[in-house]
Formats: sequence, C-alpha cells, structure tokens
Amino acid sequence: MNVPVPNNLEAFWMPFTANRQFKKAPRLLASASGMYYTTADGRKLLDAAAGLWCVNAGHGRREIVEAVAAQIGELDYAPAFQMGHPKAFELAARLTSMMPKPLDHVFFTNSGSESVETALKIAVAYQRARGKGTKTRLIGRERGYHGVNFGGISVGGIPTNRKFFGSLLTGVDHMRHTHDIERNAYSRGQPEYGVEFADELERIIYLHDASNIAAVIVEPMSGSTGVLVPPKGYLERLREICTKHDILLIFDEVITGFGRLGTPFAVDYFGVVPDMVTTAKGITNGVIPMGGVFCSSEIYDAFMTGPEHAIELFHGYTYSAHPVACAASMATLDIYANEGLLNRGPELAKYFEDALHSLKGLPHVIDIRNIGLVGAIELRPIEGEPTKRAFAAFLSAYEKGVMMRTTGDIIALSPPLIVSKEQIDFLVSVIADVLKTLS
Ligand code: PXG
Repeated sequence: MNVPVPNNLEAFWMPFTANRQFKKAPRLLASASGMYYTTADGRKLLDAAAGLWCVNAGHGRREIVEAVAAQIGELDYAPAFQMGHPKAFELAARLTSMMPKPLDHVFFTNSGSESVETALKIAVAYQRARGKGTKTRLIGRERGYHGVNFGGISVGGIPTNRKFFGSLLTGVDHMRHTHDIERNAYSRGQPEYGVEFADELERIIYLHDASNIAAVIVEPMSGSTGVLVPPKGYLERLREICTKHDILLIFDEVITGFGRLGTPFAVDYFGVVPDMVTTAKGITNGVIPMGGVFCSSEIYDAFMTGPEHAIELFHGYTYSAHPVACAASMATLDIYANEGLLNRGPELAKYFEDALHSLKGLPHVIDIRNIGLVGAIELRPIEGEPTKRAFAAFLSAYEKGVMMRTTGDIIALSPPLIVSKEQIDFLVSVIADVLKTLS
C-alpha cells in the first residue's frame, strides 16, 4: 500500500510539465485574487497568462464563488441525457444570443479538447445525415492546437503532441501555418503578407476532392503555438473556399472566445462566420471545467429528422451542461457584461500594443506581435537548444513577480481582461529586465 507522505510531490504526474525538474524546485501557487497569484512562499505574482488563457475576469470573483456555492446546495448534479435542468437551457439561450447568426445552437462539453472532438464528430455525422456520407476527411493546419485527444492531435499541427501517439486518425490533411517572420516581423495586429497561404486549401481539396472532405478546422488566431495572427484577408479566403466546395469551416475559439481579442469572439473581430465554433476556458472564467460547441441551425436541423422518439446524435458526456458549470458560466457572463470585459479592445489594445512593441531592440528579440489583449515576443533560440532561452525567461520573470507562458522560444502574454495600464507597464518593465539579464 502507498502510505501518503506529507509534501510528497511524487504521486502527481503533472501534465505538460518537466516533472523531474519541477519537483526539484517546485513553483506552488497558494491563492489568487484579481490580477495576482500568491505563491506558497508568500510572493505576489502578476498573472500575465490569465491562468492558462482562461481567467478572463480575474481571480477570486465573489459573484462566481457565490453562484457556484448556491448551485451545489440547490442542485448538485443532474443528468443531461433524456433529462434537463433550467440553467442549461437558459445558459444556452444566452450564449447563442452572443453569437452571430446562424450559430444558434450549443452543445456542452467539459473542456476545449472535448469541444474539438465534439465538433469533428458532428461535422462527419452531419455530412452523413444530409446524405453526403463520403465527406469524412478533416483538414487542419500546421502549428494548430486543438487539445490533446486523438481527433484534436490528428488535425492539430504540433509535432511533439503527435509523434508519440501512433497512427492517429486517418483521413486528415494539413495546410501550412501562416507564420512568416521574414515578411511580417513586428506586425501590429494582422500582418500584411500571407493571404495566399489560404490557397493551399484549394490544392488540398483538389487532391482529395471536395466530395471526400467534411470540414476544415483552424484557430482564427493560434494561441498556444505562439500567437500567430492571421494575415489580412486569410480567414475571409478560407471561408470563401469552404463555401465554394460545400465544406464546413470550424473556428477553434477556445482561446479567442470571451474577449481575448478585445471583442466577444474572434468571429466578431474578423467578421468571418464559420459553421461551428468551439469554446471552453473563459466560458466559466476557468473556475469550473466547461466547454461549448456552437453550431449553425443548418447543422442542427439536419439531425432533427427520423422518428421523434429516437436519439439524434449519439454523443455527450456525463458532465455535459453540469449545473455547477452552468451556474459558474452565468455568473461569469454577468461579470463580463456588467464590466464590459468582452469589449476592452478599443480602450486597451492600443496601449498594450505600444507597451509590447517598446521592447523592440532588446537582446534576443526577433519579433513582437499582438492582437487585442494577446501579445508575443519571439526570441532567437540558443543554438542547438531550442526552448531553453524562453524557459529561462519564464523562470526569471517568475522570480521578478510575473507569471507568463512560454511556448518554444516565444513569450506569450494574455493577461486577464481586467488588467490596468499600470499593470501593463509593470509587466513590460519586468520583461525588459528579464531580457537584459538573459544569456
Ligand atoms: N483548442 C485550443 C485552441 C486551445 O488553445 C484546447 C483546444 C484544448 O482545451 P483543453 O481545455 O482541453 O486544454 C486549447 C487549450 C498554453 C496552453 O500554454 C494552451 C491551452 C491549454 C494549456 C496551455 O498555450 N489551450
């Protein structure tokens, strides 16, 4: 029998972590409030990552705490299969009212990964439901991150997330990514060059034939692979090509959803409407796991045929529309609305942009890019040791009072949407310090 030992870090196999290194020098967070974490050794850390891109309204929001506590007392759990509870329907109506037409249905999940699997399955099943059962292939993109389940890593484009896990899904192809630092370094907002990368989709469609392709999935802005902002006109062109060939377009808005770009969704920022949108993270401010897949009425209606007593879609999770998650989400949406957090772009994005770009010229910096309340600083990798320089920057920032994310040799910044100009200044001054002292 394993006897529990106090302060034993061994048992927890940590996700996406260098376990042995971490356990030698752990970084433990003990509490959080507003824009700050407090570490177990009592230091205050500015949260420049919104947790993991999810705590958009900041930490410790009392309204969410109270809504969750009240919900557990009133209805702790309710099955969502052949049963319902009022908040699930209320939340769905509220969420879909935030989306442009025709995205007027939402399927609830518990994470971004589950949202992606759900969207891919709905895409394939939809094609079959409307009599186009040969349309099964899925197209993703290099450097895309769509979570860690088999569908998501198959359409995803991160080699390390794929190479250990066998043959993945069959029938998947990928477009090239849109990162083009030679032409677009130091872009502010959408880069000028690269609309033609969307034309690769035509080449892939020609190869496989549109009659065999169900859907294309992309992040409107790739977050976790280093804030890759789509070139001007790129998403519009993807939309045109998908429409022309009768292929569904899925936007993975797990990161961009709920205000990250300074607008409620990327759909609003870019003015491009896909057929499905995957979300999670900010849907509950990260407090309770939850995700949602928005679908067009055309997709939903295609399933609403056959005998009325029959289940239309054989898919769902024990915790789909969990009452506590629904309560957390409603309280979160109230905060977003009351404080105008989903529309902070006009007020803050330019300030954030100027602050970030002031780091140009500091040691190791090879690109700075931004959109809404997301920014990235790309560093020149140490020769033969990729990722090491950015990770050293992460550790140094942690010592200096900032928690940020790094991916590859890129520092990614996505503060909670309650961030103030003074906090942006502090963040940028810490990063400047870090860069000046980094080898
Ligand atoms: N799609 C996108 C676009 C994501 O960014 C997922 C799906 C998967 O969500 P879940 O909830 O299953 O993790 C994500 C998740 C990072 C980082 O540091 C990014 C994510 C998760 C953890 C870390 O960039 N994105």
